[in-house]
Amino acid sequence: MRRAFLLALACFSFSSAQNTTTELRQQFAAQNITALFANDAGYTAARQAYNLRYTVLPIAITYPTTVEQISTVVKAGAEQNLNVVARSGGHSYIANGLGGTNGSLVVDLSKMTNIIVDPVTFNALIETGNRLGDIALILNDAGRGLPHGRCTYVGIGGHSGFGGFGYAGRMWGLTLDNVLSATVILANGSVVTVSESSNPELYWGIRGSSASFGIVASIEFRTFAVPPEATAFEYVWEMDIATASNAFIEFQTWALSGDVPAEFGGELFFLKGSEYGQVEFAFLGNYYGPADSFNSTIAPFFSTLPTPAIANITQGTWIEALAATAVGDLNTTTQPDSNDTFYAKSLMAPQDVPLTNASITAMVTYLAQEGFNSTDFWHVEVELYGGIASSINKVSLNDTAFAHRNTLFTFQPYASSPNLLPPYPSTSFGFVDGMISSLTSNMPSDWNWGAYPNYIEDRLPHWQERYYGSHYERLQALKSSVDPRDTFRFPTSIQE
Ligand SMILES: Cc1cc2nc3c(=O)[nH]c(=O)nc-3n(C[C@H](O)[C@H](O)[C@H](O)COP(=O)(O)OP(=O)(O)OC[C@H]3O[C@@H](n4cnc5c(N)ncnc54)[C@H](O)[C@@H]3O)c2cc1C
Ligand SMILES: *[C@@H]1O[C@H](CO)[C@@H](O)[C@H](O)[C@H]1NC(C)=O
Ligand SMILES: *[C@@H]1O[C@H](CO)[C@@H](O)[C@H](O)[C@H]1NC(C)=O
Ligand SMILES: *[C@@H]1O[C@H](CO)[C@@H](O)[C@H](O)[C@H]1NC(C)=O
Ligand SMILES: *[C@@H]1O[C@H](CO)[C@@H](O)[C@H](O)[C@H]1NC(C)=O
Ligand SMILES: *[C@@H]1O[C@H](CO)[C@@H](O)[C@H](O)[C@H]1NC(C)=O
Ligand SMILES: *[C@@H]1O[C@H](CO)[C@@H](O)[C@H](O)[C@H]1NC(C)=O
Ligand SMILES: *[C@@H]1O[C@H](CO)[C@@H](O)[C@H](O)[C@H]1NC(C)=O
Ligand SMILES: *[C@@H]1O[C@H](CO)[C@@H](O)[C@H](O)[C@H]1NC(C)=O
Ligand SMILES: *[C@@H]1O[C@H](CO)[C@@H](O)[C@H](O)[C@H]1NC(C)=O
Ligand SMILES: *[C@@H]1O[C@H](CO)[C@@H](O)[C@H](O)[C@H]1NC(C)=O
Ligand SMILES: CC(=O)N[C@H]1CO[C@H](CO)[C@@H](O)[C@@H]1O
Repeated sequence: MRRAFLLALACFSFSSAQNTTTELRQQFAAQNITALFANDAGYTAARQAYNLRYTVLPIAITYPTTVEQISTVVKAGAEQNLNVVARSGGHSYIANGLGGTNGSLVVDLSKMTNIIVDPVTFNALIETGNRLGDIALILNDAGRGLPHGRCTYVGIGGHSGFGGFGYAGRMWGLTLDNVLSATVILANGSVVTVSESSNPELYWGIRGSSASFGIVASIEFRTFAVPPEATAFEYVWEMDIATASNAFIEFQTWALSGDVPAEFGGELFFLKGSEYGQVEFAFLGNYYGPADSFNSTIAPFFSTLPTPAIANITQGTWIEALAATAVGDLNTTTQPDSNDTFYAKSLMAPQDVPLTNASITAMVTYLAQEGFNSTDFWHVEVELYGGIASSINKVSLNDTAFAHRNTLFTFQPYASSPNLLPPYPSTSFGFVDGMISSLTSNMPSDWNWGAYPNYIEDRLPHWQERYYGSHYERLQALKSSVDPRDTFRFPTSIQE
């Protein structure tokens, strides 16, 4: 009897993968839930990651159309002890929308794309299958806007779950700062509303680390009246090391002064120069104050710089400025999504310990020398988060799970393979790491820098602390209470 039982167990585990598939297929079919399994037509296209450096094979990709169907999928996955993950726009840098590792059950939200703007409050109820460009267009039709990044194909699910930085951020905050409430499916399949008054701890957690706690089906966002005028600008220079270092030092001086109004959003960009010892230096962004005050607004910084090689200024409406600096068409149905083969890191520089001249010069030197020699297709973005007027830093640290409310700049060093396709050169990891260490090795050793969880990577030492800082323990406690069996698991999920 006991022997027969053991044999049955052995048999079961031997063919359990196949049985899991069979069982899931039946459960989903019974509820009319579209699902693609490994050998189904369409599976290979559906499981492509944005970052082609990753090949991830989920056990299935499901396409629920309702909250009830999401609940069914989550329960089925939890019963089989699978990792369950959501995919919104699929732009995770490390394929976390596919689970990041093989064998996950994916809840793809692309069939859930409703957007309703309340005619009285102008709050927008947005299902998480939507992408940023389409959201911007639909809100703009109602004279409203939301702060978010400029890549139009990024999904609102990941973007608002971990941050959401764009040029309107110093004026209106991060995307997640405007989440008023959300509908969340928990690991046991229950459907809850989260807000300040309902499940407040979970409301805290989904604004900074959503994916570890549940599947967010829809979000109610606060929106803003679009500014009447907007300026999109882009200036480009070819600079030597001394000139570019000085330009960056002046940018930091301006950022720390009281001279940068909340209506200003911008960043520096460093790219490969045309010869050894040089970089391409760009200054770009949007300004939402009166068009005729743009020049005087940037003058304290701009007047310190040489004459740019390229100056491209577009003045018009909010949506025109957004389109002018967007990556991709705002309407994402007109073209298929793109892809890349890359590694990126991030560094969030605290405002209370500014960068030293030496660290700035070291980074610029690295980019002008090692960067010139590299065959990678690279750039470094330096996004302006802070300054006295910044709405991002006005939010109290403990109000949301986003752990960085004292940030001056967020750096993003990013390197693609030379032709943007696999294989990714193994030396490129060290090249990107070196961009960060050129800064950190010239700052005090206790410099408390952070990392941005929307520029996620899976090779970051002490990632819990870098991404989540002082919030990590509170996140762990929430994880134990709402997902004790660790159903929502992926390489950078909150670990109990
Ligand atoms: C080209 C490009 C440009 C970018 N530009 C910017 C920028 O300007 N500013 C900025 O802040 N960021 C930017 N990003 C980063 C971007 O914000 C993140 O990659 C974001 O997480 C992607 O969201 P997604 O929904 O498209 O990705 P997904 O891969 O679908 O999801 C990312 C993560 O969120 C989880 N998730 C997704 N939806 C849900 C949901 N409904 N419920 C629970 N968890 C969910 C996934 O499981 C995964 O862990 C950019 C990324 C790319 C590729
Ligand atoms: C599934 O779809 C069929 C055909 O459209 C319908 O008859 C059936 O009621 C649906 N079942 C469920 C559970 O929704
Ligand atoms: C998933 O499995 C495939 C095939 O074995 C493998 O090539 C790939 O590296 C695996 N992906 C991960 C993230 O381990
Ligand atoms: C995108 O374009 C398509 C085709 O022209 C149109 O049907 C759709 O409404 C547009 N989407 C948005 C969000 O404007
Ligand atoms: C702003 O400066 C540019 C040159 O940098 C000039 O062409 C333009 O006329 C100025 N605009 C205003 C409103 O002063
Ligand atoms: C200026 O920017 C606009 C908007 O992005 C773009 O369409 C145009 O091609 C740019 N012009 C130049 C000369 O780069
Ligand atoms: C990557 O994108 C290109 C075009 O942007 C497309 O031709 C190609 O098929 C895509 N590759 C994958 C693996 O999705
Ligand atoms: C840093 O560089 C700036 C600009 O070159 C200079 O004015 C300043 O004195 C330098 N600061 C220090 C501490 O060296
Ligand atoms: C870049 O390459 C040149 C030519 O090979 C070499 O002399 C130089 O030392 C290299 N620079 C760095 C920083 O590796
Ligand atoms: C914020 O939360 C941390 C613990 O997560 C706590 O130590 C700290 O006192 C809180 N700060 C405020 C201002 O409430
Ligand atoms: C589901 O999990 C939540 C969070 O742990 C819990 O509050 C709720 O009671 C659970 N529901 C059921 C039906 O077990
Ligand atoms: C479809 C399938 O693989 N079914 C198998 C499930 O596991 C039992 C043993 O426990 C097998 O007998 C079935 O063939």
